[in-house]
Amino acid sequence: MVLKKDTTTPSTMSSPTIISASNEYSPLRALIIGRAAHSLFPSEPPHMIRATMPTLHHPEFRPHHPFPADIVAKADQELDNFARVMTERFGLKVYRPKEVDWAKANEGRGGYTGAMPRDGLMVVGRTVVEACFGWGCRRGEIELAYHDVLEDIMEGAQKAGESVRVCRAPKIVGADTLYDGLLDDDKPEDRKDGAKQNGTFNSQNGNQTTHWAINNTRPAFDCADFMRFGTVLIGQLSHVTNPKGVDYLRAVLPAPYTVELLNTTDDHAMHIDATILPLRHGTLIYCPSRVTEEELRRHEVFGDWDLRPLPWNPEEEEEEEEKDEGPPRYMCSKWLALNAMSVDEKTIVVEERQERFARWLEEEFGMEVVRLPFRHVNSLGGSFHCATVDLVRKEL
Ligand code: ABU
Repeated sequence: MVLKKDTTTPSTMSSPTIISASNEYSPLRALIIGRAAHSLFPSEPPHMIRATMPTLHHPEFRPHHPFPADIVAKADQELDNFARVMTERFGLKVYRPKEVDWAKANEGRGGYTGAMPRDGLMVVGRTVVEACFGWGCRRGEIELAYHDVLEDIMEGAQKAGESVRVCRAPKIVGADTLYDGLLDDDKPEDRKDGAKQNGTFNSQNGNQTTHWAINNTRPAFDCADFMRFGTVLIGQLSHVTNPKGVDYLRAVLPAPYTVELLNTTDDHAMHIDATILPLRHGTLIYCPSRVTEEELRRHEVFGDWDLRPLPWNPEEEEEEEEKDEGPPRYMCSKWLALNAMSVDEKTIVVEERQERFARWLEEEFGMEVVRLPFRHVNSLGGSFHCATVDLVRKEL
């Protein structure tokens, strides 16, 4: 198939070295890799945990509850190993966040983790955008763990004579209203379908209505609800991303970047990076229980792409990890294999126990698959895509 060239990537860029990324798959040069130390189960209200987290693990989500120490220690070993492979084998520049005691974050309320930077930071062209986190326990995460990385980036850009913009999230002044009308002890009349009170918003997809766990009273979004495809970002509304968050993102992105929303059928939507996985320009894998090919094709950017559903349903499979009693996936769905990270259009990093997925990528798409251990990082909420932020991807 002849594919339209990626004409959407701005051509004004001249080999930048500090910050430059307009897609998820062109050759990676620099990235952030997270850090697991002191990770706590995120403490958010029960309605949010019910909406987003696997039922079996709900009791774990309580204030000041650390993830098991052995899981966190092994997750840090996996992250360190991943960083070493990226540096030594692929020659990439790797930035790491500061170690933070998350129990003391948010004036003692507690934070979550430094292992999932993709949720909080996104590079679009030469702009770094910080998420307006919906989860209160994540507020301050970027400042605490990534301040030094952002300073290094700015310093590096200055030295290299590159113009880089870092767009930090606005501070919330006064009480946060994002859960108003949605908490379990709010009055039921405030939670009616389509209620205008308190800015509650629902999404309609065919016959299905999703009742989101946040309202639309202020901008909220996680960066991991968006992916870059040249000058078009494809994103989704979710339990952590609301319409005002999308408007905010549209407003802070430099021209000519735009945001289009994918209508997913995922009642538990939180982060788009186990729903779609672009392997290279022109080829994308998707989760067929969360999005349809028709919906993807509605977006011009995918018009002539080879769009492939994952041909088996991981929800119906006995998991490798269950067979050998791997660490619990407290926060992730069974589609997590799709949360892989591309080094370039032919090379992708996949969790080493996802052998069926790895072989499919090799045999069906001719990918070179780098298999690395990451199951303890998976326990904390994501895989290689979640645990990274790509800072520089070379122009195609
Ligand atoms: N934080 C990304 C996880 C996505 C998923 O489990 O489906």
